[in-house]
Amino acid sequence: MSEPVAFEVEGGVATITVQREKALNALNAETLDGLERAAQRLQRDGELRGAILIGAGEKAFVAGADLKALSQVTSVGPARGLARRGQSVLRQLEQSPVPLIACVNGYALGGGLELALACHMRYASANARVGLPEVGLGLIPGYGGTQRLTRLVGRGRATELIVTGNQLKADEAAAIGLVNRVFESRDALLAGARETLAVVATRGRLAVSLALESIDRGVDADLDAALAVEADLFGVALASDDAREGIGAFLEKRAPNF
Ligand code: DAK
Repeated sequence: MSEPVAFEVEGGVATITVQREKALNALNAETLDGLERAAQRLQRDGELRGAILIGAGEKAFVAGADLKALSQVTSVGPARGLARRGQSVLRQLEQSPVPLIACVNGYALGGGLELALACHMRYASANARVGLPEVGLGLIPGYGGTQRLTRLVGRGRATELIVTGNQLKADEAAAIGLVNRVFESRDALLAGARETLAVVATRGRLAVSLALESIDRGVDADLDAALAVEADLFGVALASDDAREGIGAFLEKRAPNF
């Protein structure tokens, strides 16, 4: 049996593929385990400069939590345990030290959209459909959707999507900032993400990871606390070898070599 989540590295960029195509890449326990292993590799591998998360096939990024598995869980305790497990895996991905782009190729529904929301950026193919259909199933989003979507697109827009369960097309999602960019095809989507990460790879690795950390730690703090986080991390950046090289290169009118 093939791995539910593939992890391939090329040119310093990891491509993480959820590959349960027969169930439209729906998240079951094995795919969550695979995603956790992928998150741990992103943490560990000091050679990586970026990562892409995509679903196998043309039809879906991830069509949500696996509803067959979910139907077996009927009491509050185990349901909460499942939610905490999913939340923990998504949080580990969100704390990746290299930029992680969700390439939303087709359906990203429920837990699938929540997975994309945990990534640092979202790019979409023109056939993408995103939504949180949980209330239509008698559920609410359980992998952070009520929180991350609200922070990303604002309370009014998030509330409308969550209480209707309506799906958005790619261009509609882009119009509200839910996805950054839209591409014609799956191939163009992957090429677009790789192009962005190739730019990132020319920048200071430590600086990029400190910037990600500053955004992550600051986004939910009050402004004064968030600015203190930024100042701390700025201090680490300025004292680093990368800053010596970056500023030195500017002063010597040459390209930096990080
Ligand atoms: N789970 C399991 N199997 C799924 C699936 C899913 N989410 N989505 C699709 N599949 C399977 C279908 O059952 C079908 O399998 P077979 O019948 O061929 O065996 C196969 O994938 C192809 O799907 P369709 O035949 O339905 O394909 P269509 O093109 O007709 O439709 C669709 C595509 C994406 C519109 C449709 O498949 C669909 O509506 N899928 C379900 C979408 C959805 O409602 N997703 C779940 C959202 S709720 C929690 C934490 C998080 C969550 C819940 C709890 N804790 C508190 C524990 C998250 C919840 C959700 O994600």
